[in-house]
Amino acid sequence: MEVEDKLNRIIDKEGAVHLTLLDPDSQTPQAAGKMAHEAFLGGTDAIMVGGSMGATGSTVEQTVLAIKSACDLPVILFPANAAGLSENADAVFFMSLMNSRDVNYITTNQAIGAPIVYKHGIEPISMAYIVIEPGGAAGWVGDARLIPRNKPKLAVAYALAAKYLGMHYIYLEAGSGADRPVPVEMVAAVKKAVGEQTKVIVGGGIRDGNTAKERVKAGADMIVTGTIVEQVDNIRGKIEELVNAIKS
Ligand code: 1GP
Repeated sequence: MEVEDKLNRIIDKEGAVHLTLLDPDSQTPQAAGKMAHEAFLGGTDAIMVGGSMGATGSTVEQTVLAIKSACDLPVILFPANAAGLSENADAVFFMSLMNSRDVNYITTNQAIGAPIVYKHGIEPISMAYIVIEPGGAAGWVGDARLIPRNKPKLAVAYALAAKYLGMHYIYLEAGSGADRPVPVEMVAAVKKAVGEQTKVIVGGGIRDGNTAKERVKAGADMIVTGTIVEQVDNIRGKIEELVNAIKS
């Protein structure tokens, strides 16, 4: 529970957590290490490693190792399937794509991956993954029945189901690079329903401090940004903007 406890303590103390997502398929491991170091200097709380396609095997392994030698932050795997696991990561978001039509993304990959997580002592952090319109590659790969943006009740229903199944974190995902992030009304409705104990993560299409802040004000406990880090020259400055906006 080390990484999960750490994240929860940051939420208690600072109001919210910022997570930087690096896709091992988007750059070399060395470049990922440098980006993680810059994000660390900017004040991000942990690095997530994963991606919908191509983030498997040695690509993930080398990226995790490069990040770990570049900074002291926890590295949390964010795998699309069991092939996205790496024994050197500190933790894994052990997740089920709640609104998938495909059993592979609900329980089969979890069954394939669980013995690997067990064998290597990777900390599993129980998480429900709920994909909202537009959904991006995550929605397509995971065959998600996308939650319409104007139907917060449907997101609430899945979030409550996840809570009652014992999941600790709920991730509302609009898809990497989404042109519209998860609506604040949906974040607020989900947080109100699941309560303090169950943490709400929001990601997809968040590119600036204000957009992140609005979602934290609505009830998000953690904000994930990925694409923007790949697009800006000043990674440290961009992360500082996001972190300063969401921390109380
Ligand atoms: C994707 O929610 C994450 O899984 C991050 O999205 O790349 O749009 O920041 P972005």
